[in-house]
Amino acid sequence: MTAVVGAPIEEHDGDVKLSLRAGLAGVAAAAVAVGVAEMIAVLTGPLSAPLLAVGGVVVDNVPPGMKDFGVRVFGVHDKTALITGTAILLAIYAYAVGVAAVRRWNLAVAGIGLFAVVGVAAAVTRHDAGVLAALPSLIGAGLAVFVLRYLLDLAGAAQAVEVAEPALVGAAPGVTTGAGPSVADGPVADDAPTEQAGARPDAYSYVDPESRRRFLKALGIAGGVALVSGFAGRWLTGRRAVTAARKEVVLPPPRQTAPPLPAGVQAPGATPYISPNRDFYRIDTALYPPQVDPTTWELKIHGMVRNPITITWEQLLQRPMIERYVTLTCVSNEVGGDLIGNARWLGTPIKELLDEADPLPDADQVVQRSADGWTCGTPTAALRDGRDALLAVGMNGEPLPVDHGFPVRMVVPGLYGYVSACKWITEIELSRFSDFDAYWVPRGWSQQAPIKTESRIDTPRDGAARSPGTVTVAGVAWAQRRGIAKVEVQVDAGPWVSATLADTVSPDTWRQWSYPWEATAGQHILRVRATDTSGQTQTSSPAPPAPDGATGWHSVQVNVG
Ligand SMILES: Nc1nc2c(c(=O)[nH]1)N[C@H]1C(S)=C(S)[C@@H](COP(=O)(O)O)O[C@H]1N2
Ligand SMILES: [Mo]
Repeated sequence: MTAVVGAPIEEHDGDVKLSLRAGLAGVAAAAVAVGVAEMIAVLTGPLSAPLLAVGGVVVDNVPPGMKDFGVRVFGVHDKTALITGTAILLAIYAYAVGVAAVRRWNLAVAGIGLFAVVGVAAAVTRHDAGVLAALPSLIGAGLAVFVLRYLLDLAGAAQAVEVAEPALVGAAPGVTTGAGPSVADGPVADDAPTEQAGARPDAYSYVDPESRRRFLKALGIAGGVALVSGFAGRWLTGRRAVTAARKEVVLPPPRQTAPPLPAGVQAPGATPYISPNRDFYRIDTALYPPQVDPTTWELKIHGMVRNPITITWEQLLQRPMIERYVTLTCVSNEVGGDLIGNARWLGTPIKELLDEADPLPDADQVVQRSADGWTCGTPTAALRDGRDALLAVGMNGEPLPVDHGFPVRMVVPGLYGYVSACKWITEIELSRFSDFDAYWVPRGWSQQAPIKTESRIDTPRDGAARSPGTVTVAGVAWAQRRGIAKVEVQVDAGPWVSATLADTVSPDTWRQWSYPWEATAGQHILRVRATDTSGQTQTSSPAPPAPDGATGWHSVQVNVG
């Protein structure tokens, strides 16, 4: 009886092999499509490449709460994760297309067509995309059809030989004629009844090495072409980036420098008071940072103003520049999270430009728009109330890094980044909150979002081990605009004790603190809470980041022994 089971298994086995080859052919064809598309995207723009285009559509359409999820799970690597996920989905799809192609070629062509349609639709609907953005997906898909056809023919040839060959050698059914899985199955093949074996003896176990080699070679070449064109495309795209233009930039000296840092600004063990540019957290929706050439950059200030203004890069650099320390914070920052950073920004006060544009009295919202179409809405009052809201060009003594908004971004003390800190800014439109919702608002985040008073323990880390005796507990606290008045630490259920506050230069930056803890053996929980200069103490009640910033007390567990 094993024979009855055995024969179909062999038959199935052959199908599996053909399907596997066809599936791999599909994946290879898709890889060539994506790789070559990257090359073409060197000319048509990085966001016109199918993976980035589709990824961008996904970013813009994730359900409310998912962005938060992405940030939480993947941290600032959520972009890489998204692209990898999109590539994996495409590979699965391409595998299915390859398998389908064996039965119905037209179905495979339709499948590749669908890939083209999705890629083209995504690419041409990206902000500011022209019709040329359709090219990478179109050419890639066209190529995929040929590559798949070619690989399938080779796979089919290998298969045909496998089926045909036993007719010649199958004279001794059930007798092992060569190496192969069904032979290894031993009793199954040996027990095969004659009519089964006569129809199709261990045919599929026979693999013509020559045609298989040819197929594998072609598969390898396709994979190589995909990799080389993909990486070359990326490399060339990088070469065309604005990095060179950025190197040419000479920033003007500030009319007013930032206040000198007092010696006691840094608490030992806390995060550096100034976040180096390369470590500064990055959050944005851009899968490829907009490449904005300063020589053609313009900022339009328009909408509900009496006097619309357009300024160029040259004109901007001639305006009075000031330098300020400001701590940026992301609304997605969890309690204890690291989506916060402090830098010395160089920029021109936006208030003066707005005054020149002369907003209408009821224009209560300033809509900032970036080169990639992203928008944020800032209360007009916040940009005109005298705080150091800057149209910034410099970060820690350098031109803005491309990831942080080169050539120009906004920096507004006291407001979360998503309602104030537009990178790659090209447009400022005076509007009303009742008339326009910026990017994150329909996605479930508040129209207005001042930064909440918060604090974090940087040392010891959660789960750290320490010896009994004096243990330095240190961290940062922030309440931009208001400033930090007090930080307190609690050990287990003990009393709240005041920490020592480090010096600071402004209420607009975080403030470091430290506390010498006399640690006793055992497991302990440390908590921190801050009070701002308005007298408000950070609430203990936990809230998630959405819709307007997380709350709760940060705590760490320390094992002393
Ligand atoms: N153009 C653009 N600007 C943007 C964003 C964006 O997605 N696109 N994200 C904002 C958010 S949510 C934050 S927290 C800050 C982060 O600035 P950084 O990346 O320089 O730290 O940028 C803001 N500016
Ligand atoms: Mo953010």
